[in-house]
Amino acid sequence: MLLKIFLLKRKNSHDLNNLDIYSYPEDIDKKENNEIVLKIIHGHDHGSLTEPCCGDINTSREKNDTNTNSKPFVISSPVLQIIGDQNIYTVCVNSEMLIGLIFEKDDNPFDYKEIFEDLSNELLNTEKWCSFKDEREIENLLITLFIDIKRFGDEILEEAPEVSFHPSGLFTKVFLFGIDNVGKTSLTRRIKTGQYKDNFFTPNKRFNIEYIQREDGLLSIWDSPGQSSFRERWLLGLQDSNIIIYMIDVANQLRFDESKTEFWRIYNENDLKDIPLLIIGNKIDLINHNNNDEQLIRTEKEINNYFEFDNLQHSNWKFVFTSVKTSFNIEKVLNTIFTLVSA
Ligand SMILES: Nc1nc2c(ncn2[C@@H]2O[C@H](COP(=O)(O)OP(=O)(O)OP(=O)(O)O)[C@@H](O)[C@H]2O)c(=O)[nH]1
Ligand SMILES: [Mg+2]
Repeated sequence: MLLKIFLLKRKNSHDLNNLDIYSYPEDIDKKENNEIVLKIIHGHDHGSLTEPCCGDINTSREKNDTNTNSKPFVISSPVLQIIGDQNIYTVCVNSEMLIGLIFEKDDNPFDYKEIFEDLSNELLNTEKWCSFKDEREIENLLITLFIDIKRFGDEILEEAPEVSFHPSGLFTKVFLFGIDNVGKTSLTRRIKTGQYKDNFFTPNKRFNIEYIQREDGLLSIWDSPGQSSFRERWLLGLQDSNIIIYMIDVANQLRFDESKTEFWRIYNENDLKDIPLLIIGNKIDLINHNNNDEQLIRTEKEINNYFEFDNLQHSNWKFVFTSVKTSFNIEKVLNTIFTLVSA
């Protein structure tokens, strides 16, 4: 299974102690210890630590530079290294930086050779995703590569033990989004571990991907970061979802307007009408509903009116109130996911 992706970029072409290091979803080095980073560069360049990586492709870069309009990125063939118990696969881009994948010990990175090369080329040269000048662009490039390569591994190569109910390796990808602090991570945690913590304030910066085996099938829940600076990433995670879940904090009316705007922005910019949609009104425990069905129905109508959900061009959608805190309707959410997906 693919564990991490990273990018090492020299700030000054000869200074190895002065690197920009990006990685996803976790750091590859401990801040004060860049031994692993040096080993990776050393291994990629077959022993040379001082020359810029992949000296041999300098020449092709120079040739390509004559055509300044297209400026293609020159991407080397992946090099495999085993460091400790990690399989590391690196490509060099323009003799200036390394992009690497870290796999589990038992994986065979060669299975990923083609997809790694093809995707890097596609994103850098065909779709021109990244100029490497802007940190956000670099992060988005890494996240996209990670998601696509991981998905390839999960679907095509892996027969993970978790997928015992689905020998084909297929799972239902659930894309969970909504503005920050509505309870997305709390819900994911509740479903995965049964646990809940009040004041569990750990805003996501990245997608938190959890696999959850249910009798009806394997779910891969993509819990998104909700803070405004990360919302651009929603589009990356949305790809290939089997169901999307939009979560609202029903107790925080001050942010209804923001939540409504974000929902319709994503909905209108993308053709989502054929993907099953579940809208969750969370934190119902904070509204004094006293388990009174009539009151819940009234509140649901008010929320639907405010958010204008009646304008959805969706045949396959549902609204469910939850309280992750009290576990109210958590089972219902799971059942509704499977009902909507199989409809
Ligand atoms: N009262 C109440 N609080 C909740 C409920 N669900 C979550 N919370 C609290 O709401 C806060 C935010 O929860 P998170 O799960 O981190 O929210 P999030 O949507 O993942 O936030 P981002 O990662 O920033 O997008 C935490 O303090 C939770 O304990 C609920 O059902 N009721
Ligand atoms: Mg979160």
